Amino acid sequence: MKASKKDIYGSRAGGTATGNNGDKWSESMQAMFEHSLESQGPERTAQLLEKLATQLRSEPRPPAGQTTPYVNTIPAEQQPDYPGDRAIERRIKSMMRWNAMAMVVKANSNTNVGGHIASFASSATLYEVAQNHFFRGRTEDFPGDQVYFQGHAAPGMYARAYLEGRLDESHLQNFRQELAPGGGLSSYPHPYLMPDFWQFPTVSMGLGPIMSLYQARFNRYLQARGLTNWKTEPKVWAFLGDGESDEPESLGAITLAARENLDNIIWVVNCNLQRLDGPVRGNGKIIQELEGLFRGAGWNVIKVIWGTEWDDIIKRDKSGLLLKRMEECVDGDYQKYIVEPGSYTRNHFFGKYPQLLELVNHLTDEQISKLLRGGHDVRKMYAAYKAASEHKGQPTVVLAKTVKGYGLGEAGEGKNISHQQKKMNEKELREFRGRFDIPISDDLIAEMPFFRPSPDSAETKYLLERRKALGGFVPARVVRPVPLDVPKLDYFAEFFNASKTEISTTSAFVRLMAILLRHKGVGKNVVPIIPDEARTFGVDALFKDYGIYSPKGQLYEPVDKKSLMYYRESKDGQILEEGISEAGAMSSFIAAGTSYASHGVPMIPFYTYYSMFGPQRVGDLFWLAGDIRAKGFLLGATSGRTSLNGEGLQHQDGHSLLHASTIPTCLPYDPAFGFELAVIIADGMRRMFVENEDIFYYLALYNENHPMPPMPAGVEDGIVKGLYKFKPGVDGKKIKAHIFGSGAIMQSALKAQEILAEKYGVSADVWSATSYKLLRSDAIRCQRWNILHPMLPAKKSYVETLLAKEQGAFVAVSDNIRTVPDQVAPWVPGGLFTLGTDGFGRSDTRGRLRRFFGVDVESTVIGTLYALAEKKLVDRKVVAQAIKDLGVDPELVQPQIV
Ligand SMILES: Cc1ncc(C[n+]2csc(CCOP(=O)(O)OP(=O)(O)O)c2C)c(N)n1
Ligand SMILES: [Mg+2]
Repeated sequence: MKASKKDIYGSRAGGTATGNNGDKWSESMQAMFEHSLESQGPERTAQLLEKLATQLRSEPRPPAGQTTPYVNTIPAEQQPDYPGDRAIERRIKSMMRWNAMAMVVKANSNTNVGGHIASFASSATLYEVAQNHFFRGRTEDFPGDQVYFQGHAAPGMYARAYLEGRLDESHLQNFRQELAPGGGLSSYPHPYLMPDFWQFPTVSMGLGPIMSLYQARFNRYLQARGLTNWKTEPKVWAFLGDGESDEPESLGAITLAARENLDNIIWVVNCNLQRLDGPVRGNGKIIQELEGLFRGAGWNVIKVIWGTEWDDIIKRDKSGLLLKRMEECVDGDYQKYIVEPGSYTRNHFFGKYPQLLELVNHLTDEQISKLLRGGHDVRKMYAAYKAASEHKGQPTVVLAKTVKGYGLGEAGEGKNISHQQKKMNEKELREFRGRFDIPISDDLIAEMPFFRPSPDSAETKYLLERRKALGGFVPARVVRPVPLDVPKLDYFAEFFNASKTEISTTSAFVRLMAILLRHKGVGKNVVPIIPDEARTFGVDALFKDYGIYSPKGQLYEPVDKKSLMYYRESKDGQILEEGISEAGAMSSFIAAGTSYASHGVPMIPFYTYYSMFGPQRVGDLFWLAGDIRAKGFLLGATSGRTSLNGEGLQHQDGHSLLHASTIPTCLPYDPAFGFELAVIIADGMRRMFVENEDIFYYLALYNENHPMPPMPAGVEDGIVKGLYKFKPGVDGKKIKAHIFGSGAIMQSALKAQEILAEKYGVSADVWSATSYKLLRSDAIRCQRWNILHPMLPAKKSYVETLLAKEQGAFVAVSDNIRTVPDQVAPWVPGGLFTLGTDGFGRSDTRGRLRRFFGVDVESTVIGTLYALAEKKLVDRKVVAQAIKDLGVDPELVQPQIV
């Protein structure tokens, strides 16, 4: 029902929002809406309504709705002029499209190495507008904007680098064939594989987004602590897929960015409405869903939905029906409009309401099919990026609507198979060439030659001039070694002596970190990271002196202000207290651990956490830490399936060392004593921050108190390599055995050594096995060399050399599953007999748990005697007698393992 203008103003004068008056209000508002549409047009009306809605939301009881109408956030009349040369930029972009496509199709014409065309095809404009006008490269006094590229769009980034002259044809030819002679290009962004090019790995969905947030936050941390001194702040740009937004890591930390006012971050979500299998939200609208989520989380949201061609149509719609139609169509419909001819869109989209058909009467079907989506329109994207870059106080997300496989036509534009399309026939290639005006002749088309204009062409000049003006190429990973003045081992001399009291390796570590924080050379570079477990490990002792980083400082008086360890938050705090987010804490570890590369400021992160919630919980980020060449120390505290007593099945970790062993550049250690910790950490700092090795460390820490012995002479090398003799067995016994102990279970080995000597005539040497993985890696390296050099004298690994002359049985006992020590079994003379904690943990005391798993003192004695019996070095009766003597129930229930 239509209300006259008079009614509108009449109704404003009185009435409430209930009963008949409520109807009147509704009518009046409807009339006002129609009036506004008529005089102001739909975009302006949408803006006015939005303004009202914002006002309404700030009322004490805001309504639930968090979305705005399905139109561009920036209306046409507020759009800035485009500063670039659109024609030349289009030509350059088209060449990139061609080369990116050719790279993938070529690679797959004679191999099955895969690759993706459709993702970059949809996002080319999103990147090119940023490359020509926004991304700032690294200069002497500016670290460069930090850009997280969508992993599957990598061919597009290589295509640009080719036009820039940074890559040549042979590189493109070897896309995804990195082991080809001369090398090739990695499938996705991998700094490990292309260390001068890629900065941030992104291809495991969700990791780029969460890392980018913590990177932006870490940038602020560095600046707040006076460790950097930029004139302008770098921006963090993260490009992600709309499908990718479903990963919990993608959206799980977005409130952090709003809470800490990270206006140094811009996310661009490529909303091509499709993921790998089909539509992201066929029955809904991903853009609206994301808008609601981001607004609710406190972000500035900029939607780029419609291209310039729509401006006039939107303006001419006075009925409001166009917006209604745009809103009622679901993403499944929008996908169909891409695949079907323009006539379908005319009939189905516009045709639903006859008035709408009039809006497009002047357009041919062909023209209707070319009504662009906002993400393919440089003017709309520029407006969004400009607004995003200038926005203050909030992070910004740009939701850009695009078409998956844009330009691929029949070969895969908007189709459900688009993501997997890697081949194109000659006809499709011709069409693609035609659509983007690539100057390649008919007779060459089937060969898919890469196309690069000459260095003095207008295109090359323009492209290089733009990058020069913006400071240099992006992506680029530049590392200028800045050696740190790390302390020598002597600095930790207090750990060489016996401890006065019984302490755990966790306490020893916290003490060590406190000493390191005081070091004049590197104290300021230490970044203690903790996910709401400081009190569990004793890290709260550092709160008062070093403070918890908080950009707001401390706006309240903490309840424990009078205590020594009060919860002190401060603007320049050194500790990163991440709350209960292992993924967030790991992202901080990665940001700090790569600061040497991203800022030229080496930092030494120490991330301490419940070992069970490390690689098992967020293993993909641990893997990524290797790829991104992060450095630092990961401390899996509360390690050991029986050492962490009471907590039970979910907490008791006996396998994180195995997880850590799977990461090629991670050095996992299982130290038993404080001095071992000191040796490993001192050596690690030297290797990472003086020798500049791109490695990181994982140390299992235990919470069981026991005596810390003095450091025997000359053991440093063995500690670092993974095995050394800690305490030789007593002389004068006929039977010889060797027990490898590690972590807290070293205590079982030491006590077993005494019993074996006293009661069973066995001289057992106790060895400290600090790292089975490192022993194994060294042995594998030798083995590989030996296999390939059969006629040369064989190389011997460290462990083989160390044990060559030792006699008797070898036994390993640890608080981990047997697979951890078994890693080295093939290189132990006569094999290795292993005791361990395979199976689920239980809530109980250490004593009962260790008996249950068979890693207590008595089980270690029995196990050693059994290993000797297997070698016929003792009679089996001795084993039976020991079981009786030591009171072990042979029918004791076993941990279940299938
Ligand atoms: C953690 C993870 N799971 C699954 C995949 C496999 N995968 C690669 S791309 C993709 C779809 C991506 O869709 P979207 O995020 O919408 O990106 P688009 O290519 O559409 O831009 C999937 C499922 C992956 N790379 N990472
Ligand atoms: Mg997508």
